[in-house]
Order: sequence, then structure tokens, then C-alpha cells
Amino acid sequence: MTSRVISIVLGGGQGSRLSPLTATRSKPAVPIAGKYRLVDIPISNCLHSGINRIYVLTQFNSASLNKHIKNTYHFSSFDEAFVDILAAEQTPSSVSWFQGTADAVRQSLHHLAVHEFDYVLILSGDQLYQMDFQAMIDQHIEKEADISIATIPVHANDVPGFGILKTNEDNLITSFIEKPKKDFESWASEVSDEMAAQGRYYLASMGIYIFSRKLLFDILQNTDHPDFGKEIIPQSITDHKVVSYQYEGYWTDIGTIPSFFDANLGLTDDIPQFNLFDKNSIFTRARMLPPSKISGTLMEKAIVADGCIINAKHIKRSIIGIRTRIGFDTEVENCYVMGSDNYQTLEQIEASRIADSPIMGIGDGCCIKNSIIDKNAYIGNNVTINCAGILPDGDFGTYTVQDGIVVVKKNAIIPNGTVI
Ligand code: ADQ
Ligand code: ADP
Repeated sequence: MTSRVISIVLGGGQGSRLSPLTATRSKPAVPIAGKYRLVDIPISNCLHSGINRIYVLTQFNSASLNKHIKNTYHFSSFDEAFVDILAAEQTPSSVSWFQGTADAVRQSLHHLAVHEFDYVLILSGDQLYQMDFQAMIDQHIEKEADISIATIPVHANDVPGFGILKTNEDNLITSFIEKPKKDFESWASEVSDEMAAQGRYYLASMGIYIFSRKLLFDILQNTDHPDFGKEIIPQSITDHKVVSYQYEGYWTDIGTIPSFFDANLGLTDDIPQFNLFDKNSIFTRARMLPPSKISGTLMEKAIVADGCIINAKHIKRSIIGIRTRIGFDTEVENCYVMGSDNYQTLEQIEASRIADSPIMGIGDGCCIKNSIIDKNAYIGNNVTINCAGILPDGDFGTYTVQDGIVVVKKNAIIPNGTVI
């Protein structure tokens, strides 16, 4: 059945909600959980659901995304499986970047058209969840739907960020409103006792759609609507059979710095809502890294990836990414340290010490809290980041602050003794 499905992962628009993490890389390539990249989540969900023809649509192509996909997703040459990146490109009929989610798919239709399939599964590239799409496809076929939308009950506070809908007793979607800002009380639905206990009365679109092939081509080729959520979905409700596939598991948006930060740090909980240790593990590039070497460090709720050299005093509720080096007497709390792309040689380290300049990683005697440290940062000795008071939001050259979270930019050099 799944050979009838092709999947499209919407890898991100020009928006800068994850800036500065997306300053030099495309969004699907942003590292998460110490060793994965954002795009590994939807791709792994597809592969575990038996869907193995996947396009990743991205606004700009980065070397890191190409390299990651090329080195990670290998299939037999006797198999039809592929994971391909489609970056916005100029063609004789289109000179512009993707104008929105539907426009991104529209500009990619000629790549899709050459394949045999009956259904297209459209996914967001910035969500953390584990979902069996096969069950959703089965329901789509069983209900003879034209379009299926995965939905989840959300709290009133979250309503303005989502497409909100109402269904009838047959799960048919009867009305849809994209991101209502106020006066949305009448949009509340009847929900399960478990959802009601959490105050989650509004059915939200998860931005996960199944379209039957012909309808997708018809809609996209006969309109110029740029977005699914703003135009195509609300307008389809009246003309087509649009069905809700309700989901109540863990699902969260990781498209902004605060949500990305919370989702990552949430993985350090005793029983995290997202289970990295599930038998359906997240696929990623298999790197030949040495095991991590740790000395004299008190670790509490820490996730440590491969290839690290850690001498810190205390690491608490933090994710330490691949090849991270942390010096003596350093405290790291509530941080996502992404790690490094390479190691410095002993000669380079010695030369930096003589020049009194930082070496790659985090130096000695530092205090770092509530921060994301992007890859290849050089944080000197006795540096304090976000350890006292509340910092104002802004972009300060080597780092940004958003909602109290400091993001040290990729390749940033933070000199010895700096206080942020
Ligand atoms: P949003 O997530 O706000 O709402 P949108 O900004 O359209 O919608 O993004 C959807 C996905 O497409 C994201 O992964 C985004 O990065 C990607 N994307 C956006 N523009 C793109 C472009 N030009 N090219 C390629 N990819 C692009 C949507 C729906 C809501 C629903 C929420 C659930 O519109 O109805 O509730 O998803 O998160
Ligand atoms: P990001 O992962 O932050 O998106 P890139 O993917 O562009 O960044 O860089 C990561 C890859 O580039 C790594 O896998 C690494 O092999 C290579 N790389 C980057 N910088 C260096 C360097 N200074 N020396 C060797 N390899 C590097």
C-alpha cells in the first residue's frame, strides 16, 4: 500500500524564526538532540511508516544538508526508494523563490509527475513527534477522503498559532480558520476526557496533509494560492471531502528559538515526552566518532553525544553535542551545546594557548546557563553567559538573545573573561 505514497517535507521558507541557527544553513540541516538534524525527524517517521520516496523542499540549499542526506539515507539500487532535496530554483516558468508552502509544492510538481503514486503526504520540517503515517493513510482510503489533515487538540493559549477546525461525527472537517487571533471560543470541540483534563478543547491542524494525487495537481495547477493553511485548506472544505485524522500523542513545533530550546532540553527529563530510546529510533548519519571521555564531572540529566572530551565541574539539564570539548571547573546548566564539526590538533590548541585566544569548545572556569551554543564556538576561559539577571532581547554580533535564551552563533569567538 505504501508504494502508492510519496512524501514531501516542507523544509522551510525565507522566514528567520530559527535565526541565527539558520544564518548559514538551511532549516532542515539545523542540528537537534546532540547528533541529529531537524530533517531526520520527518524522514525517520516516513521510513518507519514504510514510505521511502521522499522529497525535501528547501528555500536554500546548503552544503551541510546535501552532505547529511547523501551520507545518511542509502538505499539499494534495486529499490525505488530515495530522499532527494529540491531547492527553490529558477525555471523557464518560474524565476522566484517559493512564495509559500503550496507554491513550494507547485514548483516541484514536475519532479513528482514522473513517479507512480496515488497519494502525497505533505509534512512540516520543524516538528518533533513520532507518528505512524500508515494509519493515517489507511483512514484516508477507508473514508474515501480527498484530503486528510492530521489534527491534535490544543489549549486556548496556543490557538492563535494554528489552523483551527471543527468536525462532524464522521470526522469530516466542516469548518477551518487559519490562526484566529481573538473571539475563537465558538471553535471549541468535544474532546476526550484526557484532553479535557489538560484544557485542550480546540482541534488544531498539525500541518500534515494527505492529498489524493489528481486533486493536488488540479488545485495547484489551477490556482496560484501560495499557502496550504491560508488559502487551499480553508477553500477545500466546501468543495471536497476533507477528513480529520486525530492524534493525541506528543507533538510539538520546533520552528522558533524558544520552542526549539524547550523541545531539546525536554529530552533530558526522566521520562521525556519524546522518546529517543524508542525501538523506531531516529535515523541519522552514522559517524565514526570515538566514545566520549569524561573526567571529574557531576552529570545531572545530561545527554552526551559521541566524541566529546569533558572535564567540566557540573553539567545539569543539558545536551552536549558531538565532539564538544569542555574545560575544567566549568558549569553548564539548561544548555544545548551543539558541538563541533572537527577537532583541533594539539599544535593548534598549543598555539591558541600561547596567543591567549580561546580553543574550540568551552574553556575552563566558565558558567553558562540557558543558552544554545551553535557549532564550532570558541568560548574562552572564565566566560560567563546568562548566569545572572535577565538579558534584553537583541542581536549582539557573536550572539543573540530571545526570550531570555542566549544563542552563541556558529564559529563565534568569545574571548577569555567575557561576561554576557
Ligand atoms: P505554520 O507552521 O505557521 O502553520 P507555515 O509557515 O506555512 O505554516 O509552515 C509550514 C511548514 O512549511 C514549515 O515546516 C515551514 O518551515 C515550511 N515552509 C514555509 N514556507 C515554506 C516555503 N516557502 N518553502 C518551503 N517550506 C516552507 C501550518 C498550517 C497551520 C497548522 C500549523 C501546524 O498553516 O494550519 O496549524 O502548520 O504547525
Ligand atoms: P553545519 O553542520 O553547522 O550545518 P556544515 O555542515 O557546513 O555545518 O559543516 C559541517 C561539515 O563540514 C562537517 O561534517 C565537517 O566534515 C565539515 N567541516 C566544517 N568545518 C571544518 C573544518 N574546519 N575542518 C574540517 N571539516 C570541516
